[in-house]
Amino acid sequence: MSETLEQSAGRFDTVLIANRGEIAVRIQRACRELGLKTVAICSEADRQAPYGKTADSFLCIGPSTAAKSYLNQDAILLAARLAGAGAIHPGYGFLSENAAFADAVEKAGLVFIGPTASSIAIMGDKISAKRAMMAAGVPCVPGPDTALPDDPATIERIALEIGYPVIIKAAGGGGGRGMRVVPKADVLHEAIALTREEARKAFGSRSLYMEKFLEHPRHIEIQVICDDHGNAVWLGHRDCSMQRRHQKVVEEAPAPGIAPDIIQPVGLACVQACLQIGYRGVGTFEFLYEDGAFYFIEMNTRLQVEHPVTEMTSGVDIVQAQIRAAQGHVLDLIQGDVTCEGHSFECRINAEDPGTFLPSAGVVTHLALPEGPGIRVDTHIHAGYKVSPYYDSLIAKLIVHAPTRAEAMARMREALAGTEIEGISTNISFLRALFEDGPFAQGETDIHYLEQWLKLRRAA
Ligand code: MV4
Repeated sequence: MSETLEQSAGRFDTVLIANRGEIAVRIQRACRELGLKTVAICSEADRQAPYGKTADSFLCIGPSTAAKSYLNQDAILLAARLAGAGAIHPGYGFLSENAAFADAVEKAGLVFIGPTASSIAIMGDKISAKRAMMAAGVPCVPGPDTALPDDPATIERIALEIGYPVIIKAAGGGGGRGMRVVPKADVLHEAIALTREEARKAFGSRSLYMEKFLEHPRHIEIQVICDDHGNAVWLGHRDCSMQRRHQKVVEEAPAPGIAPDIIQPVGLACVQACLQIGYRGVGTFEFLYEDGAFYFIEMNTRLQVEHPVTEMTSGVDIVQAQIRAAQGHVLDLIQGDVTCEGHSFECRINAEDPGTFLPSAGVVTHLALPEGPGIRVDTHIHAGYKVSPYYDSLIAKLIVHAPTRAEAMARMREALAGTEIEGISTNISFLRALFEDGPFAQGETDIHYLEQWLKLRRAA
């Protein structure tokens, strides 16, 4: 039988991986396992990248500065054309949540491995994202799903209705950028003026919204995967509360101490939201969790750094599933098939000074990585690898899986003990100390815990 245009439209046999580092390795592996050819790209600083040698083609697309290479849309599209790629995987960061890029990829006749440009745009505007979630029955932080007006009296009324403290956020912000806490009424207008000005400069939009400020929440997220045929499932939850300056350091799945019957309706509401907006591929719903309740804050429309912990507990290869969804395949699992087995942790190993947290560049002179049952390392580095100062300092992810949370912690301690990286500074000693911490072992943390722990540790 001959195929219709629709059936063949999403097909491709070669994927250009528009990213670098560990995620370039991870995506290349998934492509190869699916029988797809790969095109690796690099900046001048990344010419020695190991994934260049294992790709079917490898092209240098520009200078070391990300703006001139990994963020250069025309250079990436040209590389895709030259190498005969039929699809582009953006990874995370860089162009992964750029609606204009997703649109340009599709207009060039290629497949963007991710949601549609319109889904990215809806979630990129945090007010339209909140409106879509409220419409789908996803629980949100108290506050309007509309932009703040200019009229001072109306703004005051909204704040009083929500109740202080409130938080002012830029619609174009996200990930911790463009927000300001307002403890009480006397600083409301000043906070709005400052945040508006920052938003205008940083995001080109003066649009703001207001929410109840939650003082001690945990950051819990729900992973979803959807196809183009009206199927969507959620793959469980993760706790990402252990962060410093909005950079996650340790993630785990499942989030500890969350009873299945309280998360279940939240997961189903996320699935419902995906179906309502026609979402395709993988996505993450971010929630704040406080006093037993979930409050949606943002949706990430990309593959996330911490996807491995969910792969370990669900047994689903999230990157393969994402690529297959982009090919137009029907999702090969239903909600009833999804289980959560055991417990998984991920440690982000960064090339940074343990005291100042400043990036540490240089040559890795010695490398020993842990191995064994329930241990996974996602990395692009090897002995002799030169860590360049141009990009994010993430050099490896240490991931463990064990039957219980306590056993997974013990396994992570062992894995960290078996990790040796010399020639550059890393945060390994700090991660080792964290896995000896009592309250963390008890799951007694919130989004402020790590920064407080660091403060105490510095004082000691
Ligand atoms: C909040 C909040 C408290 N209340 N919203 C920061 C990142 C961005 N995704 C949203 N963020 C927050 N939004 C309300 N209504 C506290 C934070 C927040 C935070 C959230 C998740 C993980 C770490 C955080 C660190 C500081 C503040």
